[in-house]
Amino acid sequence: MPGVRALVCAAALALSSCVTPAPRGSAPASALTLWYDRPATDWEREGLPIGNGALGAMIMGGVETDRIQVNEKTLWTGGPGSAGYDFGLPAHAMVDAVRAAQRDLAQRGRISPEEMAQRLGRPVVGYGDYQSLGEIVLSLAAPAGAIVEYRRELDLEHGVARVSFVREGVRYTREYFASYPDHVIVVRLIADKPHALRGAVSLAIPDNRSRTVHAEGARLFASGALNDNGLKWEEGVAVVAEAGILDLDADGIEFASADAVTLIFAAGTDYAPVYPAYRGADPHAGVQARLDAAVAKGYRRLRADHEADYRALFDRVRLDLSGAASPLPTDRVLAAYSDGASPQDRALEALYFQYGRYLLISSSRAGSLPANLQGVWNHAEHPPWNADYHVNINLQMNYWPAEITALPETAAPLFDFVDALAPPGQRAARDIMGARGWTLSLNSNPWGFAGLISWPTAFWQPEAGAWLAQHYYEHYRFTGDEAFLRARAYPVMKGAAQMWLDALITDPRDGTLVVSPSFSPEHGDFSVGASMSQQIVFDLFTNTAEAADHLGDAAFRDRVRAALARLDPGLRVGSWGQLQEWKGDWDDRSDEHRHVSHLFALHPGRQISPFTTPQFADAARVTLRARGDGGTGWSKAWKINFWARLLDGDHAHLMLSQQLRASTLPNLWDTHPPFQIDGNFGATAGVAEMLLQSQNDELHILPALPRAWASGAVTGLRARGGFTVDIRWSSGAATEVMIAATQDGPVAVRSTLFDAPFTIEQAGAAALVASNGDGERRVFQARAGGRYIIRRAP
Ligand code: FUC
Repeated sequence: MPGVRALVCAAALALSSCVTPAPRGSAPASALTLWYDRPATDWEREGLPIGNGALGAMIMGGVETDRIQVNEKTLWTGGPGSAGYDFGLPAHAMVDAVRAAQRDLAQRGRISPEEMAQRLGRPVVGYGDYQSLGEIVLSLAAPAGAIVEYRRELDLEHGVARVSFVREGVRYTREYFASYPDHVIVVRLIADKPHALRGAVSLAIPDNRSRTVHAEGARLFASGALNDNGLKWEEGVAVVAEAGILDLDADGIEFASADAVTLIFAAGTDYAPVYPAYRGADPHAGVQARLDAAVAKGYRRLRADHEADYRALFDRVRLDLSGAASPLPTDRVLAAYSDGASPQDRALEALYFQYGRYLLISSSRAGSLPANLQGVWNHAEHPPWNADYHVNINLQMNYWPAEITALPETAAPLFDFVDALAPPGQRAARDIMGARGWTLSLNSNPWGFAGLISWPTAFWQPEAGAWLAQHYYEHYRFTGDEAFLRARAYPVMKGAAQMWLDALITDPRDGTLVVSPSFSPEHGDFSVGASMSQQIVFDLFTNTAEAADHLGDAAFRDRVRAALARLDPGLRVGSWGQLQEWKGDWDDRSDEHRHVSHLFALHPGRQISPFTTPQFADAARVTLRARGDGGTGWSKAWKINFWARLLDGDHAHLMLSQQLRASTLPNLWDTHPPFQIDGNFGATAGVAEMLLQSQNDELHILPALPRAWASGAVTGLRARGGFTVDIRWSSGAATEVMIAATQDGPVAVRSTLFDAPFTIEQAGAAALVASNGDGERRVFQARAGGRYIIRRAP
């Protein structure tokens, strides 16, 4: 490509040095746009992510060379085919070792994680890492000359990224999107003068795999297998040039004199989520078929279908915090963010909330794996924590926004993933815990890893299965989907409950049922009955008994209820007023550890509530104050949710502002550090929890509204019971609430609206009958399809 290269910007050094930013004051296309006035140079901090769940891409926006890094979610090293992989499961049952640990714990009270890891941990072989597929490399020629009005943006309204700039009087624009309906990534290049586009497309492929590259028609294909495990991969890019000429060679496709060029990219692997082989069809036919279909469809319809699909999800929720979008680029808006008090700060907070929803739509759609620690985006051969599925907080946090922010479809990959873990999870229950049912420990991967690792502070978490089962029941509570409850949720919940019915032991000190060995994630010693272990089992048993009752499985319901009655509930107020992290009063009030696991009962559990268990809510508050407002990104995000559940809007907002100030990268990705996407999702869920809660069988309107959000509106949030809720507020109080019901039945509403005269407007045939008036709480009778608007009286 010498001709192309000769035309690059004079020095061809750091590309951004050639770039003159967009003039100051050029406002973003909408308040829901992240935008920057230069190309990205740092993948992690500056790249802009697009994705369709299975595929991801990072938009760097280089002027002469645009390297579009791409991912396919199933491209993992490790697992079957990788030497020595054994699902993390012992060849011989290690139940005796667990029983011995239980006996020792009963005598000694606590055992260090180092000793326990020596006794029970296992070396991990062939676990693998999430891989990059490589890069689509776009080399672009243009007449030499200064670049002006450069702008790179991610438009959350339409689900597209764009780059545009002017050079020598020609405006060049690129648009990038990842289509879920067509399973492709599309890049569109245009210029505002005819025949101005000239360049080349090639594929850069990482070293750790075999490859064959060939051009065919106007398409470039690359395929091969990972060296580590033989997983087959294939990718193809079709180049469609309007009014131009194309030239092919083995390295790439050149285009010249084109008015517009569209790149259509498809990829796949032979991964299948089926134990024990985890292999399916060769990806070739699928990649070919997706390219054929997308090329035949053409850019305009691809774009329209993508936007329709994306907006059907994204548009469900609107959040207006009475902000005013800054005219500055997003990195500078973030740097200028102070405490959430200014209209620009509020606009950033609303953008950040919606960005979490954008990221979930982009990294978790049916048909692929769930969002991992980095969603679907990774450029490293050995990403942090393998970019895997950690299940002592992280994977769960990824899905906290799914139901409440009206994206239940995005949870489909989580349920598919957990369902597929049944066989190794059953082996783990049997061979580690000596139990029926299923479980998982700290972490998993696409290869059914259900065993133990040996890292002392993080190898043991057999409550993880029970925690994941909560997501199934929550999906039912939000949607009321009876078929899902019966066919999907209940079997998983029952299996998790079965495991704990078998694995709990009696604590001789007080006769309660307890978890042992028990570990409060990544903190302190092993002991008997740590609070989080007990609270998770309490949550599981409560949900499973409810579901069993509903489904008529009376025998199992009675067994679970009997165990629940004997279960240590994991709630104790300690010597300094704190909620105890362990059964013993061992908490250190100067300890600021990032995990606040023993508040599981407050969130995402529903065991603690300021209304029903005020003494434990008070203790949770003492604990949170002592733990402080710092921590990793995900830790801050969790604290937003905790403070929201404690009905302290100002403190929840303080945590949101801490997250934006100290744990957010210029591209608004959450940073642990390093980049870890859970904090984005946790914060989005937390903002929703500040505005609406429903865990206690009532719709609590604006439960934790901070002073900084004096007036605003939110539409489309979802609540348990199948409700959609819009809220408008001013001067810190709700003025109008719309509730749309999908089921017949009572709906309890808690709102300060009832403090003063109010009116009710009913739409449709349904009746809304006030009853049981009780201060700020009213119970109404709703009908499926009914829409009810409660307004402050004029
Ligand atoms: C848990 C956390 C770490 C990190 C890791 C991926 O182990 O304790 O902070 O987020 O997951």
